[in-house]
Amino acid sequence: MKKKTLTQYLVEQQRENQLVSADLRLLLEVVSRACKSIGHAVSKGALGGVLGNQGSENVQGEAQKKLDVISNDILLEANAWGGLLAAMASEEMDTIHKIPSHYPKGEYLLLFDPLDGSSNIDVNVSIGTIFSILKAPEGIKDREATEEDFLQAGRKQVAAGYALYGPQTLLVLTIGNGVVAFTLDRELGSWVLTQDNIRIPEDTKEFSINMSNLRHWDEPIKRYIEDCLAGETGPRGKNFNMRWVASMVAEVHRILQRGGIFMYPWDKREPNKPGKLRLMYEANPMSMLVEQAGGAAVDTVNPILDIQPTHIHQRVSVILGSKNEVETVKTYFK
Ligand code: AHM
Ligand code: MG
Repeated sequence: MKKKTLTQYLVEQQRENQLVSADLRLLLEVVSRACKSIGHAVSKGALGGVLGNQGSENVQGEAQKKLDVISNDILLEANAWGGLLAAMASEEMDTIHKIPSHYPKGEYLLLFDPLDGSSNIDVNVSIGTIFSILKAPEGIKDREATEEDFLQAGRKQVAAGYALYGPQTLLVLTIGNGVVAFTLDRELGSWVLTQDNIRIPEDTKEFSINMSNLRHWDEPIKRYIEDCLAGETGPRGKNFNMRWVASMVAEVHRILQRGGIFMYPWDKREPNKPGKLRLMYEANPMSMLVEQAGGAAVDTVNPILDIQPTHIHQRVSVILGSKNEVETVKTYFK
């Protein structure tokens, strides 16, 4: 069977389904090319002198790794000049990155977490890049882009995806027409379609949460996990397995492959923040992928994709994965 590349897939979607404009297609190609470069930098590790801390903090006060900064720069540089974007926003930057005035502007907005799973960078565990694409408001080409232009609910995303730098380098993508996965063929240097129409099983016996935070959780999450741990003879009537990689990309990828539920709920360590994960760089793109694969994603009871953001760096509680299991968790909050 002839292999289908990312380019072929996108051209087909443009021709047959009119789901991607020529600009969006090109934008997705540029983003995925940048992910190849990031994957290359990641794989050099100690040999490339890329491991360790940068010695700086991002806007959320987290220590930046060298590879966080390298990945952010790769995405900015790759996407600045093509005339496809009005602006970019990233987990690693204080405010939005406007397209320099000597380049033409486009009608899309790109948001990313350049390297998710930072705590895993130096220990050679899977990490990834998460991205989200929005359409800028009308008339953007005649004025400067602002943070407000980005404040659109996740439902408005026109595409979302991630690159996973693991044993294989993968690109998982949705343009609102299901979820597909490509594997990087290192000999050809191209993304090859390896999974079409990914579907998340509706039921699961596997949960994913950082158990060390148990004492800080809210009652409903404590009760849900207790019931899972009670096993076959408990209220859930089945034995659960647990996985926690501490890279959301790896976690969501596992759920897309075999089902499961992932939770990073609000907890008492930071009572004034609604959660740890970022709505616009992490939760929204992952929620679009999960919903497109038949799963569900909520902030406890409401769909994440319906949240109207008020700030680009807004945080949120995240519960996502197998549809029926997410419904079960919701009942604990009611
Ligand atoms: P990051 O963007 O700084 O890497 O943080 C996000 C990551 C997620 O990938 C992962 O689910 C979570 O943080 C792990 O957090 P913890 O170390 O608290 O278990
Ligand atoms: Mg992250």
